[in-house]
Amino acid sequence: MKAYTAENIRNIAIAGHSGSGKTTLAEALLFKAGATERLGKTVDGNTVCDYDPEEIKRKASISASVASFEYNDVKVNLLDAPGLFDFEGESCEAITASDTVLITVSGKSGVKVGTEKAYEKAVKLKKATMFVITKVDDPDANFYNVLTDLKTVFGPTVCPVIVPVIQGGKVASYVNLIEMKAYTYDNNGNAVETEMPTAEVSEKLEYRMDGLIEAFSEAVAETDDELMEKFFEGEAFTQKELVHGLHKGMNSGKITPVICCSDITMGCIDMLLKEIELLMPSPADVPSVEAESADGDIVETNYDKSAPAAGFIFKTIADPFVGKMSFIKVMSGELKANGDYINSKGNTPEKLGKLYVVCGKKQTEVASVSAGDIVAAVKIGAATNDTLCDASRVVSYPAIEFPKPCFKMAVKAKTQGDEAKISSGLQRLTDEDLTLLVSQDDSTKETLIAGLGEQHLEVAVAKLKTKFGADVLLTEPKIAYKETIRKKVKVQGKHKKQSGGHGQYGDVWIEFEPCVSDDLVFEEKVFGGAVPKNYFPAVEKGLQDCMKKGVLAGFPVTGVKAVLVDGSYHPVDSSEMAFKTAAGIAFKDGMKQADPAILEPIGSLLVTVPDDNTGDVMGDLNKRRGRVLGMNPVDGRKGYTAVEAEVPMREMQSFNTQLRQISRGKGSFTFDFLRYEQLPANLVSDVILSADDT
Ligand SMILES: Nc1nc2c(ncn2[C@@H]2O[C@H](COP(=O)(O)OP(=O)(O)OP(=O)(O)O)[C@@H](O)[C@H]2O)c(=O)[nH]1
Ligand SMILES: [Mg+2]
Repeated sequence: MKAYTAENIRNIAIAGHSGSGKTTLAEALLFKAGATERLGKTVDGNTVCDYDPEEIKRKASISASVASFEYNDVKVNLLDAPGLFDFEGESCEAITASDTVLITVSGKSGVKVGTEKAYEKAVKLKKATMFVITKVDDPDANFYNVLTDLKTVFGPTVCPVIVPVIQGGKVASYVNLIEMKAYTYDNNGNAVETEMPTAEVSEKLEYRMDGLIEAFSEAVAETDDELMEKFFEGEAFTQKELVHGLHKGMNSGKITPVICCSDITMGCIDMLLKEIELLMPSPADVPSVEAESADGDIVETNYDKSAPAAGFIFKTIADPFVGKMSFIKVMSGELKANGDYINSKGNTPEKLGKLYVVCGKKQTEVASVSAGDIVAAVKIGAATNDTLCDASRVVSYPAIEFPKPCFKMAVKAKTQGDEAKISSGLQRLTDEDLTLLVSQDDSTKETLIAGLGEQHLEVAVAKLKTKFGADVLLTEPKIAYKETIRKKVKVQGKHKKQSGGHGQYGDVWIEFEPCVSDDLVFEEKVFGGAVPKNYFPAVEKGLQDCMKKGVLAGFPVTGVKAVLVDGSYHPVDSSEMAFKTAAGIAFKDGMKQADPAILEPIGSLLVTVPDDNTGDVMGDLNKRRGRVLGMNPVDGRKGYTAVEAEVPMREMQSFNTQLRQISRGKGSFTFDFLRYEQLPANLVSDVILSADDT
């Protein structure tokens, strides 16, 4: 593949609601551009972008794939993102690396939460946007309903550019409003020019041809003073002016063109390719990008080939055969195979090996890549979010903002002895997916894996097995209950054994009382040497050991003060061991008498949801024994409310799924341990019984 400079590169993230046709559209573009020899289908598991075995099995994308191809004199780097919310991290990576976000909207199901999420992310990261309404060939599709929806939801920047002419519920032809020409497509997806429609283009009366042209021209006029003047004078724009205006409008975020297509019949795919070249910004059009120097100063960089090299790693794939593969967007200068660079995180040297241009699973070796392009490096030490730089200018680009993993499960080995394999496999998976978190719960001794949802963790488990040969089971995490006491008591613990020769003798009187401390507080108030000093540590040790398992359900004990007040000893038979045992006897008796209770962990919850959903969230939290502490509008996110609450951890396992249902995927939350509280009486027997099971 030849080398391209920024002006001739287009980095396009294809994002949007799940199943809206992203992967199929990528497939159609690759085929039309001549990069592939056949048109694959996601249902057949033979597309360029869904090549991972898990994607083939699920017939859906789960990872952002890079598919680079050449078209005319342009290199297009497609980043096909998954639409499923569980794999949102992947769409964050794809959108970060792109300059334009092409948002697919199904002509059948219209604007969905995934459409809004993709648009919101694109706007936040200041990317150009384009809507592609797919599936217009489907008898149930209604392009003009979807167009009306898009205008309602996203406002006046929505600007139709290629529209279908609908007759008798079917697409009769497609009109390109830039060229002012209409086309039909033959069976091979080749365009044949046809007559322009004169009046209505759909059964929807408001969509007349002249109205569409008027709206289109007005949107273009808004992008440029000169064009506005011309528009007011009633003059028609030339094709060049329209392209210029749309391009400028996309660059500034003033215009989001809408294009229709059929990925299956290849209708309009040729025109979409053309608009990618003509309308979409290249990295050279992107204003300077902010990075940070080692001293924390802001450094403005451009996609300039002659500047010092810098590359931002936006994605990592852990492959058991190839090893680690890192996808890099070259932010400035030129990255060279076998070149020496500095990883700005930690200021460590990093030597690149071979570099590859990637198209799905196909890799083509290249010697160098310039600013604005996307390339893959293998087996480097650097991780996602790191920046590799020329030593003459060490900078860091802002890290990708990922959604926080909130759905937790415990990981158990199916086969004993697999633990090392599992932990190295988990490490590799968390390298490639920053929305996956592995932690160790010290209280329950469980390995926990947190992700964005059930499907996310299911895929992680499948990958652990197929890629790293580690077979695991996911179970609901144990709740780290504790036990405590509520009353002060004084008890005796006596251990006396006389069997044959040497006997055993230890006798203690201990006062147990509640106190505010996680660990045991031990004191002694023994008078007259009733228990000799040298046995005190053994008494304390005996109590410490018992604190690990309470008398109610075997949970660790907390909040106990023990004062050794009296006892007796035997000059021959007493030993440290005997006093330790005596302390244990006192502890068990003492706990039972001191009104023991089970404590449950309470967490602090912060839920962010659309305003309309707050009522449902409050109702749901109520059922979870949650205490709502407050509700506030979210800064910088119009129409969203943050609900703050305290909720017992045992009630939270299904919250992720429930919140997704309530908010149709728009809500998010964080949940962190806060403190322990007494478990309500009606749940005690339940907890004790389930503790016995394990
Ligand atoms: N009739 C018709 N079907 C289409 C078109 N585009 C996609 N499909 C079908 O829609 C389904 C989903 O397509 P995908 O390309 O996998 O959708 P996606 O957006 O990549 O889905 P995720 O990656 O799971 O979010 C498949 O069955 C496709 O064959 C189209 O233009 N016309
Ligand atoms: Mg897909």
